[in-house]
Amino acid sequence: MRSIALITLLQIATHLAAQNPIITSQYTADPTARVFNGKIYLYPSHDILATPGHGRPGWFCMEDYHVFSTSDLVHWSDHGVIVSQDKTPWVKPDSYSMWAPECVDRNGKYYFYFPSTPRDSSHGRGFTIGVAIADNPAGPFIPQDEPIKGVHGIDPNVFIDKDGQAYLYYAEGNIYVAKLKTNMLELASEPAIVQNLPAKGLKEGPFLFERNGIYYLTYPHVRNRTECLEYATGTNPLGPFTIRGVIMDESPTCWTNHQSIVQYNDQWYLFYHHDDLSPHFDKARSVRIDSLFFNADGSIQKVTPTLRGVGITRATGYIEPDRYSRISNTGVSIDFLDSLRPYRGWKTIFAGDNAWVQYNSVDFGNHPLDHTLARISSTSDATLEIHADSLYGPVLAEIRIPAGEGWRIITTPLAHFLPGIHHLFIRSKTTQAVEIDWLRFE
Ligand code: FUB
Repeated sequence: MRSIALITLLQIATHLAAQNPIITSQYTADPTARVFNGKIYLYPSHDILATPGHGRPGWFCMEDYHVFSTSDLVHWSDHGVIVSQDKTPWVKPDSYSMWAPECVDRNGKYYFYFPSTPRDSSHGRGFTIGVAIADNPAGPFIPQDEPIKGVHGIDPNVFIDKDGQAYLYYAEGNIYVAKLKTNMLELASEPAIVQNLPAKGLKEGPFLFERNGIYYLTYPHVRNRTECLEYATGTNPLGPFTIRGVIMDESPTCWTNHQSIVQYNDQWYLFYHHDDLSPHFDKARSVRIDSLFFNADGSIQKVTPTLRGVGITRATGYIEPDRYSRISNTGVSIDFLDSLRPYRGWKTIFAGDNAWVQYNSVDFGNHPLDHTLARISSTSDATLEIHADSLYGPVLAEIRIPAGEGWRIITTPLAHFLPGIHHLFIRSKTTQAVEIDWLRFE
């Protein structure tokens, strides 16, 4: 039943794999992004909903991991399940506790680290961390028979320094660090608590990276009500670290957040998660990406979460105005297309003259395009204008929508063709309610 539902999800979601959240075919959380062989690979947790006898209702529920990859940050391929609770010898097969994972490469092998509940109580109570190894970033991964000895905790993160020394970070109330042996499977030092991090409020999800000789230890921290993303810096992977500030403020609706930071094609990106597909249950999360910038002194500029996310959208692809870059203060709102099937995506509802949304970075290419297609619903006559570059920039198309029932595809000739990349502004020219699902150019 679950696999039939998943196939349906994948089919429905084929044109939605862009903007935030980046994956709409399943829930994804705790993203670790890595660059391998010129592509970004994403290793997230895979939230599912507990059902009677399968997982704890109202709590995190995960039975396996998928891996995804992209080369343009817009189109993501799902490479399928790489590790699951029922095929990992040391994991309690009905624990549904495959929490935040990690993957690193060393000497042509890929080491996938994941926390879970051991089946054998000799490993202690609670979570421990195991490893699965592959020859390729998308697997197949072979899990080790036993977890790493001497580790109790969640949220593994592995950093290999320039001198070849690997470090394992993980969380158990505090954040711990230990050296790893070169086999990447055993500790080379006793785990130690990373000092000088906030004393009050839960800390978890460590992710360490190095830039220009500065080691950045990033971590979710509950400083107030929910987790914000913070960071500390040092000149050694073992610390000491100095708390530097907040990367992303807390969300009012999603209690957890969890980050990784990666540079790809000269741009830094923050991968994190939110509750986009499940706004009323924050244990079913979805991965997002936004651009991240450094100041000249190496400090990180705070990232404002966006729906537009990152990447260039092709004009001939599906442009989803509901994943806007900016939106007018009044006269426009966003809602699910079908609140019972959130994975079908969202729509933009215009209900005021001059209400607008801005959608950045659409690539029109160099070959003239002739018309726009828009999936629209309106029971009254209405008009939407598509402008390029600013709210009052060149009108690309004036979409006149005759009153009608249900969703329709409206075709409109282009008034102008502008080659290259442009920000789009979609502006309502009437007060009647008009809904738009997507728009594209041919
Ligand atoms: O996904 C389960 C837990 O939620 C992770 O291990 C934490 O980092 C938090 O995101």
